[in-house]
Amino acid sequence: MVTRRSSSGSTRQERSGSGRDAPDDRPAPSRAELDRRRGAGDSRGVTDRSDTGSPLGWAECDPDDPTIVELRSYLAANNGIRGLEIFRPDEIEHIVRAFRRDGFAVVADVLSPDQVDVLRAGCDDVVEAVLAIDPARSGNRGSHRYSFGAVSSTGSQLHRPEWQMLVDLPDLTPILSAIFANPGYLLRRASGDFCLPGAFRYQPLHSDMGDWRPTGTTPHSSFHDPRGRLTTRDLPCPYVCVNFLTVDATPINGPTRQIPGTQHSREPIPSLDQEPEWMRLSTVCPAPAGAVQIRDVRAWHGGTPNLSDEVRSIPNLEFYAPWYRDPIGPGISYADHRRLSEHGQRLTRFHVVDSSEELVPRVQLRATPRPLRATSA
Ligand SMILES: O=C(O)CCC(=O)C(=O)O
Repeated sequence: MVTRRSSSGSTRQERSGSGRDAPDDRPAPSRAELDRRRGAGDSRGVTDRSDTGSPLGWAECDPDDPTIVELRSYLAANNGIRGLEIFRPDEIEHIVRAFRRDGFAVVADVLSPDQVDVLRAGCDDVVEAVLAIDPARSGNRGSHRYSFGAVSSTGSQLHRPEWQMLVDLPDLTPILSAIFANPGYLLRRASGDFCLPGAFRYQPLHSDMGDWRPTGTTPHSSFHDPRGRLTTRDLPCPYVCVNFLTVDATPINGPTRQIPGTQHSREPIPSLDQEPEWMRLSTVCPAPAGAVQIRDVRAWHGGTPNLSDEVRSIPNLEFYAPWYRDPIGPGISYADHRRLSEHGQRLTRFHVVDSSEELVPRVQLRATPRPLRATSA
C-alpha cells in the first residue's frame, strides 16, 4: 500500500491500480483458487467457514457461477470512489470540511491493530450467534446482510466490551466535537452492519433518517415543522454514524456505496432500476482496517456485493447532535457504565440501566424493512 499526501494536505492511501482511473489487472481469486490455497495450507483470506465448519454465506448462488465471476472481475477493476481522500486523525479541519461537503469522511488509524483484532473477534462472536438462528442467511437488511443493532433485543451492542471500547477514543472524540462544534453530543446507539460472502445483490440506496410521520407509525425522526417549510434535509447534521472498518475495504468485499453531497438533497432517491452506474461504483474503497467512515446519515448510501471469501463487518456508533434527540433505549449495565471515561459516561447517560436491574440482551432476527428489499440485482 502506498501512502501519499494529496494537494488538500490530506493523507491518501491507494493500492496501485485499484481506483477507477487505473484498473487492477490482478484478477480476483476464484473459488477454485481459494480451494487450492486452502489445500496448500495457505490461510490467506480463507475465512468463508464458521467455527463450526458450516459455510458462512453463498446460500443463494455459487461463487464460481460465470455471472458472479464476471461481476467480481468487473468490480475488482472498476469499483471505488475516484480520488477517495483518506485523512489522518489530526487533520481535523480537513475532515470537517470534507464531511460537510460530501456527507462523509474517511479517517485512517483511528483504531490500533490490537483494537482491530479485539473488535473483529467481538463481531465474529455476534455473527456466529446470528447465523445459528438464520441457516437460510435471509438477513435483516436484505439477504446475507444484517444490522448488528437489530439482531439484539436491546437494539444495540453497547452491552459488549468491544463496542464499549469505541465510545471515547482519543483520536475520534476531538473529530466528533469539531463536527458538532460542541462536545455535548449523545450516543444514539451502538450497532453497525455485516454482510456475508455471497451477498451478491446491491442494497437499494437509502437515507437513515426520514421526516416526521404521525405518532405511532415510527418512533424515529421526530423533527416536524408544522409550517411545512423545513425538513430534516435543511438542518445542520442531526446525527452522525461512525463505522469502524474491521477488515480492509476492497472493491469486492461489499464496500459501502456513498453518494457524495446528497445529505441536503430533496430529490427522490433512485431505486435500483433507476440508479446510474457511476453511483453503483461510488464505494468507499480501498480503505484500511482501523479506519472509520464518518457519515451524515441523511446522505444516500447502500450495501454492495460481497463476492469475497470473508465476512465484512463494519460495527458503528451513532451520535445525536447536542440539539437533537429521538428515543434512546437501555443498553449498558450500571457496572459497565461506571467503567467508561467521564466523557463516555456523559455520552451514554440515557443508555444505562438502574443498578438494581439486570440487562439480558437476546439474539434475534427480524425481517428486512420493505424499502431495503432488493427488487432487482
Ligand atoms: O453494509 C453497508 O455497507 C451499508 C448497510 C446499510 O446502509 C444498511 O443496512 O442500512
